[in-house]
Amino acid sequence: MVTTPTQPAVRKPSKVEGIKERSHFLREPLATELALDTNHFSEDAVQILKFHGSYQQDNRDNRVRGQEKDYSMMLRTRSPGGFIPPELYLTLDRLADTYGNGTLRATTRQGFQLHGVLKKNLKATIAAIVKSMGSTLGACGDLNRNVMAPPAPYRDRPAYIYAQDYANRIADLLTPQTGAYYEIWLDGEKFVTGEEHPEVIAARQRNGTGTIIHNSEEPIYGAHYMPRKFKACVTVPGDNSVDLYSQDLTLVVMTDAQGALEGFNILAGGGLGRTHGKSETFPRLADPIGYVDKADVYDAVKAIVATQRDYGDRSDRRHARLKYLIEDWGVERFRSQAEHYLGKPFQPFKPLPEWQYLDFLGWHDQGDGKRFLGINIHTGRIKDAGDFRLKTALKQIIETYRLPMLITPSQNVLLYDIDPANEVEIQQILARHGIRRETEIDRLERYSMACPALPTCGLANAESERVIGPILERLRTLLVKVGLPDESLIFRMTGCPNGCARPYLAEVGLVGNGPDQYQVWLGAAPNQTRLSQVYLEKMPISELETTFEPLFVYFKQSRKPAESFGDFCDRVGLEALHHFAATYDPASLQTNSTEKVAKKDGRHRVTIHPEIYAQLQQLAQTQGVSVSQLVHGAIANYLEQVAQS
Ligand code: SRM
Ligand code: SF4
Repeated sequence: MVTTPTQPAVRKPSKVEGIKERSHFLREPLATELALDTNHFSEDAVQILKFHGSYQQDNRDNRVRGQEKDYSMMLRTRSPGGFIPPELYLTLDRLADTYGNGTLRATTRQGFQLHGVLKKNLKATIAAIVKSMGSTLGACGDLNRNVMAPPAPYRDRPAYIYAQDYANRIADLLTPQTGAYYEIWLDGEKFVTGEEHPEVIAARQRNGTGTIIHNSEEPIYGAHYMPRKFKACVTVPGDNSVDLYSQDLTLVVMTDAQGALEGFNILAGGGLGRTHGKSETFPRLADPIGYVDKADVYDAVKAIVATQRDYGDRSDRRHARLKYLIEDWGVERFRSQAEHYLGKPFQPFKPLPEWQYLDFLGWHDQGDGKRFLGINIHTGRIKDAGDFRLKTALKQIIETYRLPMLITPSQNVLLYDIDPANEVEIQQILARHGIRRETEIDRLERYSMACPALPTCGLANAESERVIGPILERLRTLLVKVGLPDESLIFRMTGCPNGCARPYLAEVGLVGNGPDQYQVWLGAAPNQTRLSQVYLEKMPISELETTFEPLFVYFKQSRKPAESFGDFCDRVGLEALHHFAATYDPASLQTNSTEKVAKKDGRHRVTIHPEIYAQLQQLAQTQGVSVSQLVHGAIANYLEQVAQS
């Protein structure tokens, strides 16, 4: 029988292990402190609060030495596969105004965050979420986090339906069983947010191979929960919208030729968090572990969870994620320990097609006569600002048409089950509120992500969300300058090395390394199957152009046809990139981009107003031609008309 986690006793467990143990299954000191008339929680209560889906933060813009911090709480939803029913969305929208900072934020793991909730309003906020069929339980803390799945609601592609369904089932299987959540936030009243599948209920209790802790309020976790956060996703062969290699555990739905579910390929050991200057911390891609038939999937998940629960490092939280256990042990030993808990060997991993990065923006058929619409949200922040009133637009659409929503892993949202008769009107509401179609957005922005960083994140050492807009504009200007006006790449930035916007899987990743300074990561695959590498340790943001101009020029000169920037950087390697940058003469660009290019290719430059250029880009995309082809054709037509008149 497995007892409460059995990390080898040689090393002292971390402080958080003691806090969890004393919490009486996530109750104290949180419950007691919540009742006090204070504006913040103690350090111990903060650790327990996380398991309930909330972080204590302070507005870092308002910090004054010697004065008390400006405390508030961030709340995060647990929404497997990103599913948000209309009632819940409308509640969150209202709570953001009543108790939060007036914004909602779609996260990189398909949840919503509310920022700025005062301690005194926390209970009312969480209770309102639960009463609207939502939950925050387990959105943060040392346990299984929000389970991700491709957000596309295709009704005629069974694998997508299974992925969403099993994301829910795995989320349910690994949901904490403690009564603490309902006791603290709902005075003991239990709200059922959805029926659990009978297979999940049976699997939670099934022991056989030591995955269960008997007579515990938490049969899967025990009193110490996991050594650290644990992240899982379920996806479909070929669909890497979920960044599957960055997850502790990935299930890939495997179906037969008729689309019936057969089983799951399993990967494990991905993770991105690291610490600057500590080479023993690093991002890591998940490894293939094996295949299981569908009947074994719950036991396989429990086996992997139990292996990490019982052997993960509980003394050093920087070394506690599953990725370090697998790195230290090697895949073979990990697989064999997991097989011990599973009670049988994993079957060989099945072949898979190539992975694709998908964001599902724009209008699509669902396959059942209904439509879905993917809406781009800059950095995931839903707000009203000037002419851009996304918050009001979404509220109006959801109130009017009662549409369910799926949050995507790229900080966007999809509205679905849309009657085609309402498509025009919905598009008009969005346009009236300044929301651009996906074809009107610069692709640099469309494929970018930024974490919140300052002022809410206590771990940020540089800006991210608040500065990504101007940075993308500067990169676009630079691409135009070097003669790559139509080029795009996957860009992600974070305010610290924890990697919340998954920058190590972006073709260009900027990672905060001090105020206004960023580590530069280059070379990830555009489909997120290869990690980037560190190109520069510290780039002052003022040097963005001088850093990237040589790289883009080199790319333009030496890329293979259709090669992406990430693939190019990976192919030539960091040494060649540094060498080119060191010997690069900026004056050469002037010659190259104007006279020389003009002489060589017979090409000439014309300056176009940015708004006209954006319209041209949009039209070119719709027509499937390049901007140059479009402009050439339009001007030729115009000249012909002038000549005839
Ligand atoms: Fe994260 C901690 C925000 C996805 C790795 N993350 C934090 C905290 C809670 C800061 C803190 O501990 O005080 C951030 C709150 C900021 C704020 O003001 O809201 C924070 N993480 C986020 C979100 C909101 C970023 C976003 O732009 O959407 C994402 C919430 C996802 C969700 O709904 O659950 C978010 N965080 C991620 C991801 C990406 C993912 O999961 O796909 C990662 C990298 C993947 C991974 O975990 O390996 C990530 N966050 C971290 C880490 C580093 C973990 C590690 O293994 O070292 C921390 C720090 C920690 O845990 O000690 C962290
Ligand atoms: Fe905060 Fe760092 Fe995560 Fe950004 S990456 S939200 S700065 S913890």
